[in-house]
Amino acid sequence: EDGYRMWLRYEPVADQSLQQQYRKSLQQLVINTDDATLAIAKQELQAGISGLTGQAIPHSRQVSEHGALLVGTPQSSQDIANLKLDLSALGPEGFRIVSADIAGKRATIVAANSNKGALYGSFHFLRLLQTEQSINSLEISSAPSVQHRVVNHWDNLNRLVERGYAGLSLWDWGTLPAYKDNPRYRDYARINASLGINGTVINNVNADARILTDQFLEKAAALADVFRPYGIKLYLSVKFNSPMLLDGFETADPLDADVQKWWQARVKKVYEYIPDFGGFLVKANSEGQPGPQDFNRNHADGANMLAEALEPFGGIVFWRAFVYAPEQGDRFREAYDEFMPLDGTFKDNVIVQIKNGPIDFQPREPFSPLFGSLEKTNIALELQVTQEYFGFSYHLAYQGPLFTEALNADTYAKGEGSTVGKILAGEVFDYKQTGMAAVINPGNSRNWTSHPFVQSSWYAFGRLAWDVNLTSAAIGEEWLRQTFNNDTGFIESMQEIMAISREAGVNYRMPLGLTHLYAQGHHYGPAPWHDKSGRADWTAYYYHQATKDGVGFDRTASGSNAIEQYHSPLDQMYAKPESTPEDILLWFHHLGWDYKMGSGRTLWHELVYKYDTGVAQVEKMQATWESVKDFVDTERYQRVKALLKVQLRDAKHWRDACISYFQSVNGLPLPKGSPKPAHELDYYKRMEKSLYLPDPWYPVPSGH
Ligand code: BDP
Repeated sequence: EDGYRMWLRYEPVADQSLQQQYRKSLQQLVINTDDATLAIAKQELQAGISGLTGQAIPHSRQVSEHGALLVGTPQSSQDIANLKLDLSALGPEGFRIVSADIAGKRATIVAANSNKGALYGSFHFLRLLQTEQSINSLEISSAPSVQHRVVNHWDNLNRLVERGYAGLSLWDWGTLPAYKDNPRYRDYARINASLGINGTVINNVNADARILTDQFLEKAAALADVFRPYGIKLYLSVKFNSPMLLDGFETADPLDADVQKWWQARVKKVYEYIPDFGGFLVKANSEGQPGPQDFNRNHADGANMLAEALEPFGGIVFWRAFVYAPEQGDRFREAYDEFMPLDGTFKDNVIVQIKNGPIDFQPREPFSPLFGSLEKTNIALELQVTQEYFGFSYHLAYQGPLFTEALNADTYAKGEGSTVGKILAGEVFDYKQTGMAAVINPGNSRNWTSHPFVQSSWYAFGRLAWDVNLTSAAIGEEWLRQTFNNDTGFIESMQEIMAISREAGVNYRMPLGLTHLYAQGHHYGPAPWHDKSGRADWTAYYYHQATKDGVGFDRTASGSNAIEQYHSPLDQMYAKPESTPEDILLWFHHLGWDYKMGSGRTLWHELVYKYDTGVAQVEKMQATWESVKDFVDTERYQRVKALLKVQLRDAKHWRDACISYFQSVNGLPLPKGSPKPAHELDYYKRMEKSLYLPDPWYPVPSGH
């Protein structure tokens, strides 16, 4: 068991009576069309059901026996049409799964308005079997919360994956387009389709202009051909000054008629290669990337120019709001300050893609105030599955709690209950379209993600993009059942790991709202002492502001006043330390080390307590994992066990490095009972330089 199959394992059902029920109910598979998408559903259901029940399910074009599984649309199947199921609430991608009689035969029906919806329903049905649910009287109706559910790859054309940590890029450019039958591509598509993911951006946002050359479009088109029947559209990240880089233009000014023509012609070309091309993802005027501001234009000018070129073909532009420049006083404020004045000026086929927090995928951030504020601009939420800030593929850190924290954050945009999730689901503002995106990390590692548990965050992203109301615990349970097994004791023990792993990562790195204490460049180990760089906002000191008197970033009226970007009552809440949630306290306040926390401890003691807790949580995860040894195959058991050792080493390293640094600043003794750091501060400073790192991007040229 090497993890390659992810959550699509289809192992025999352990519960014997359930297995009997499944066998009885699944005697024949009825699919009445040769459509490519339904052919995939057929293949998946046949393989899945025979694996789970140990009994093959023969295909038929019509219901002729008890125990039929009928899959399709009212258009493709007269039997489904005759049932007159109400499919009106499902939209183009939703599905219903119901138990009913057809011509006197007992049947289970997976019905949708489109073949794609029927494929999603088929995967959902397999999920029911894999998680050992009864299928006797089903009445399920499901439709996605957001239209665009997209994974983002940060893959370079040389196959190095920025912040990837799971091997080289999946896209083997050298063998494309000839070897598009590489089974990895199909399995990749299956994995995504099983969650309802309907788009993939295959290359890095730090884009290489060559992606738009015929040479690469031909290769991308081959991938698009593979993904198409799985309902997955292909998108490309593009470099804003491509006309200059590829065709010697002197400008890439979005208002220049020749530049516009260049993009129109290129887009036309893209659609010749990929008729259902999804569109572009753009990182502009951020971290050295070119953008419209280089030509004295704004983000809307840039996005709209591309959107106009894509519009005739139905393509869209994801324009990222991840922007910041060294001149800005507070990086927190920047995206909001730049994008809010442009609200309402973006075209309908532009979607502004916003990271969950205002800075950058930190272990915990308050939500980005653009959510709830951009009322007249289509938006997408961007999350990160690849563990750039969570110990790469060495640490266990299920991101479900972080994702749901972001989705459940209340913006108060239209009073209480205006959560980010509801906003994305279109329940608060009248958006034309919305999306959810996640930066995922799969590479050519045999198990896709390197750490087996990174798979769980990919899974969580997909499930939440489909249904923003799911809970992290429910998703974690689903994933565990399918990826490991359905044993109740195993699930119960493992649920605790799923619940605490992200919080552990916050605690041993940067509790109480500390942020970005990472070594610059690689983002793996700690370097809170870092205070020199070409840019102030690329030092740790910029973020924690620790002095003898206190610690934290003042974002109230006496500081950068970033809190004014939030709706009432959040702005008032965050104005005072007493009413600011403690887990984000130092995001908003600079406080004395002796500030009294809710626990009665001083801020300093609370900080140390949190660091200690983080280490203890990793020890707890270790013990739990060791207790489930008999329920896990040897290969994955040993691997995770070893990785937890690495994680414990790193957790202690983080704790000790941060505590000795902060002690060197505040001169305060440790609370009683708290272990002394293993080494002197100098040792940790030296480690910053010598730590082993798997990241091919270190040191990045720009030094961030
Ligand atoms: C940061 C990463 C950097 C990315 C950037 C982005 O460190 O590698 O290019 O985000 O999202 O987190 O554009």
